[in-house]
Amino acid sequence: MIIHMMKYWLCGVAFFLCSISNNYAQKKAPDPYGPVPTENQMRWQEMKYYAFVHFSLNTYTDQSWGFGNEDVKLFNPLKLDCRQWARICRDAGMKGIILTVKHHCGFCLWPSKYTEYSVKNAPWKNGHGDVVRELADACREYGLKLGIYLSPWDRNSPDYGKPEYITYFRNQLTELLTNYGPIFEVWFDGANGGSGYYGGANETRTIDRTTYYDWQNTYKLIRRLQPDCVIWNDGGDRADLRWVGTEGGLVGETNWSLLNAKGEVEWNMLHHGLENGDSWVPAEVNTSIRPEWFYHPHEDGQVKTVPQLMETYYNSIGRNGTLLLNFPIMPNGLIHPNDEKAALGLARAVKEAFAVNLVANKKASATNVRGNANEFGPDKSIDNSNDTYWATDDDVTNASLTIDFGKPTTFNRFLVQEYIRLGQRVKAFTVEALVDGHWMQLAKATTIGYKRILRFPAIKATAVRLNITGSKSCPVISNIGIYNAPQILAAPSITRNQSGEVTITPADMESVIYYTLASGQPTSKSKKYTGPFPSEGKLEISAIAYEPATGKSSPVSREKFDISRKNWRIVGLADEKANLILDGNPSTAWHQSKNEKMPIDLVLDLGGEQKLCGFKYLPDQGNTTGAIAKYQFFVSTDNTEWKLVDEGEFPNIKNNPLWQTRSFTPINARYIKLRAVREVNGNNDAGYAEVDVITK
Ligand code: FUL
Repeated sequence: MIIHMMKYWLCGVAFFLCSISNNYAQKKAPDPYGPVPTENQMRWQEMKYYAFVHFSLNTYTDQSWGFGNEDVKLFNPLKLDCRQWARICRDAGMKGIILTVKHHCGFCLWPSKYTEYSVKNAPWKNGHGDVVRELADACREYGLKLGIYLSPWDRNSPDYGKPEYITYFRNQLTELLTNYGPIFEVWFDGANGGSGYYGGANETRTIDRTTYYDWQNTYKLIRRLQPDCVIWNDGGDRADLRWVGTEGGLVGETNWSLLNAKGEVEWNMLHHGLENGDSWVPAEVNTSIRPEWFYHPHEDGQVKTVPQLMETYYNSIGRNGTLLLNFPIMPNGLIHPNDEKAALGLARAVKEAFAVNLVANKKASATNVRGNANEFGPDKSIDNSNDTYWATDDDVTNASLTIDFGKPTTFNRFLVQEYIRLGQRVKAFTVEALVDGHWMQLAKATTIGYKRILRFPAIKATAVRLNITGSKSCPVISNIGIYNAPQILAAPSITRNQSGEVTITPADMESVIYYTLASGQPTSKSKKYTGPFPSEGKLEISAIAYEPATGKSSPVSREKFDISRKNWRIVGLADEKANLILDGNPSTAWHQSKNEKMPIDLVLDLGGEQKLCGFKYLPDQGNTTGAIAKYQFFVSTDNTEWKLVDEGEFPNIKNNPLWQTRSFTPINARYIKLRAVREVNGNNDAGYAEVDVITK
């Protein structure tokens, strides 16, 4: 009897031990693979979307970069209301605000005790104002985090370029990191060194970006004063976050959150990360809601439209990045209503697009599940929690997960997330749909990372399959979402070629274009566009894309063309390709470099005398070299005697290669000469996508 009982007892113990070890196998999570995010980076990544605010003396001078000698007395934002900024940001779904507390001109938005060039000498609040304090308070009230942009380049400081400046810079950083509560991110811009006021020296000061700032010690200071803060640095030693190589609002489709800690970082690495990088340095996509960073009244009609912002959303947050969207503040201290409308419109569009997750309560199955367990089953990818995940056995790097809708379901978006605390793993994947019993491929992509969103034309299917076709180690998928986003029509593009032919191109095939030859609001009752049409002389066109099936229409596109360029000729050049700069197409470009040393001249014959009052220059949109940083503009009636009518710099043209428009006192001329005095990188190369004039 006793023996019998012991047998049962032993069996029980054995069963117990067995289930513990089984449970252990089930519970054993994959080991991290490669670099992983720090807690700070993780917290930052989860913020996803936050604001930039550009505000400084530039706001009052209509400049992009101040020289450093602008009068502090200009700073007087009579209606400044940081609570308005914070309210808009919160309502727009943003989680924080990064303020340009000091831009390149050196003017400080807080009363720094280390310089006189600050709000303390401005008329605003009789010198008792502190924008950083007001914003810190507003952020706290609206549940937002605060970040600071402190420009390393300071065109006002007499010490810039000397070792003393580094002490000054760190003193300012210390003020900012100790007096205003928690700071979530510090932003160190890469524009460094060049001409400036420098306390009256009025000279050019170059610095060695690799050594001058001694970043490592500055980083130590930041970590000591604000241990939870992330550091963004474009110009110096690798920090916590990276720039994506463009201010256009997109990161590469392939986007690894990795880079190497040491060595040169080429453009490609910024844009795509580095598959085998040794450090976790994720991408932050910074872009402005208007073409420029600071407020310029002439851009009030150029605020990005909701479809454009939505595109930015998909190309940043939807590609494993965060989105840092800029609001330029007006001279009165407020965000312009057009910018507010656009940001809130984006928030609404995002909400609508991702309103219903079609995977809710559906069944998921997988070709492989780690340890046969419940812990890492495919259902963990659709359980609405980012902390659980589907994982396969360690040696399985190709696997599929199927979600069965149970009935035909229409969708056009696929969202997928990796559990990045264990590293970024997936290198390639496809998405398939089961339509009438056959699997068809909807999309093929590379990296996933924290979040990837794929778009495709709406499809009706009974099941969806995610195929991981390449992964560094076993895939670890924390979330999948499937949505049917309402279509948003993008505004069409309008171009005019050299012979005057106008082409209007819709962004999608289903829509019809209507236009007016004026600045009004086209509707579906306006003239229907049926193909390219000829035009002469000055012309203004407004167009919309309209979808007959839904009655929806796009935002309006507007283009203004000046005199016809039909009889224009490029003087003294045999290269046929040079005509690309007059073809009206912003994506074609031509460069002149030869062995010529700067300056490089471009001479155009307008075919007849015109009353000129300005010119426009668009740098090559597809090339990081060739943009003209410093220019002179001459006019002539006979191609012999030239008169200099304008000169200056195109600031920030390298990072933000927009149309550059300059005006001058009206003058009659037949010939124009655009002289490239300096190229952005100091090369002997001048690149042009388009050159145009403005006439009286
Ligand atoms: C650039 C700066 O030079 C611009 O003025 C702006 O602040 C942008 C965010 O970064 O590199």
